[in-house]
Amino acid sequence: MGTEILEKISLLRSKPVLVAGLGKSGFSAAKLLSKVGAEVIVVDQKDNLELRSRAKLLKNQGIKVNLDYRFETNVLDGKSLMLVSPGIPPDSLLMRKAREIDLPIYSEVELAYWFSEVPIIGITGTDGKTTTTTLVGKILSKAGLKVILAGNIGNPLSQAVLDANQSGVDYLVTELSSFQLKYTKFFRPVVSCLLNIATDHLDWHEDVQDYFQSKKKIIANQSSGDWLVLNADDDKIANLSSRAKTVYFSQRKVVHGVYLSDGKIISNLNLDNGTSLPLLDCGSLSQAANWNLENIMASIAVCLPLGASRQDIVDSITGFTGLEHRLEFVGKWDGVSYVNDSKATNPHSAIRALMSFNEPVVWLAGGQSKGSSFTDLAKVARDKVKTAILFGESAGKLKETLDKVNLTAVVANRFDQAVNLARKTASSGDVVLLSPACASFDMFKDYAERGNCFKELVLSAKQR
Ligand code: UMA
Repeated sequence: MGTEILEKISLLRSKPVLVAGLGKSGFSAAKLLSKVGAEVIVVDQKDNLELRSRAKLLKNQGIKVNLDYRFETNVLDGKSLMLVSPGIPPDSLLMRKAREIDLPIYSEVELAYWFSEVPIIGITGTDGKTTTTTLVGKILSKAGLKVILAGNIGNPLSQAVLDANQSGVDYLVTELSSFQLKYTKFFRPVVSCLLNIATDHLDWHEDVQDYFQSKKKIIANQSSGDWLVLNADDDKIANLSSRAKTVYFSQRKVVHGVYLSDGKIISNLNLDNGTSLPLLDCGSLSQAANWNLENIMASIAVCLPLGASRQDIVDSITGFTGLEHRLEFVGKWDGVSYVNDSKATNPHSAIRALMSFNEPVVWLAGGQSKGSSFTDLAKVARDKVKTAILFGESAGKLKETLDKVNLTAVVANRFDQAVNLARKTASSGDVVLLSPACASFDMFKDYAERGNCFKELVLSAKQR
């Protein structure tokens, strides 16, 4: 461990630490901090049953918790640092005040890194993070390694560190969001993987540059013994460099790493003494796997340097049928296929979804905008979409953009009306695709609730 990290650790033991937010991250960070001997104060602006039950557990460990917290300037006084939950935006009052008094601000993943005795594999990108993280976990487990999936996937890294440090875990396979990476300083994964970068989360980040820079922080501290896995097909990241050994994946060209040729996934990494070796025939893979080739190739490029064999890869990928809410095939009735891609919460992700289909698409889109432009999306939709059915806060803005490319677009008042309209509009041979390009928070708790609602509506209509 570097001396700078040791200094930080001694600082957080000398004065109380403020944890902002008592979601999953704040809760786990507070437990980790308490375990390593820090005095902890947690604040959260909300007050509900879930928060109260977390607060009770923390209070039993001697941690102070303030729910329904209204900003009082003195809460920042005398603190060693502030750990900020990913959902708290940088322009919030608490954050602005902390910056004003130069209080160091770190994310929960930075803290977890300081105390992790287990090497961390970090995976980030605008789209495909969860799928790639899951696949890396599958392949490494098949290879006999013990892993914990952590981070943005839903299991805070601090919790994973608490669980892993004493139980012989080989790697923490960690999905990282830009919110988490922005407030890192020393964080250094032994393998970093950057899948792609497109505009997203402009409702949280200052601007596009801030979003991109935050993502790129994943490679900032890598050294010569580490690995960097990059998407050679994405111009924004293909030329990045760090001191790490770099390998690539590509669907378009031969690279040092993993690539696609004649419908086969090929590697020229450390298998068979560096000669090219076909690993998988795409024809033998599920439709879901073929929709996820980028994520599959990235996960292979992460796992090969860590010792996974061809057989480990074949066994893990062959049975892959995709993840829920990500191009999830719901069913086919009267010749119409229904696909739930509710996790597509930005235009980039919806573009990928639309590009996956050769059939005419009846497209369900809309929700809460995160500030990205819909212009590129409209261009792709023009070629792929038969009719767009729009809903939610962004319906008007989407319609305006789609009108400009002469795409038929109808606005529905409610989500159930939108789904019913899509069903009625589709004819045999079409795909009804929910790929909203927007966040769900205007109408749903989260993207999962939106996806489940879509599936329920579709399935209940089928039974009538
Ligand atoms: N809060 C405040 N003030 C604010 C904002 C929030 O007090 O101004 C409080 C809320 O009342 C709440 C807590 O902070 O109690 C919420 O914290 P949080 O939103 O950071 O949520 P966590 O439960 O800690 O979950 C976070 C990630 N959430 C976000 O990034 C918004 C989870 O990713 C992640 O799984 C979890 O940490 C574990 O690492 C979710 C997500 O939506 C799935 N991620 C985004 C995405 O994938 O697009 C990045």
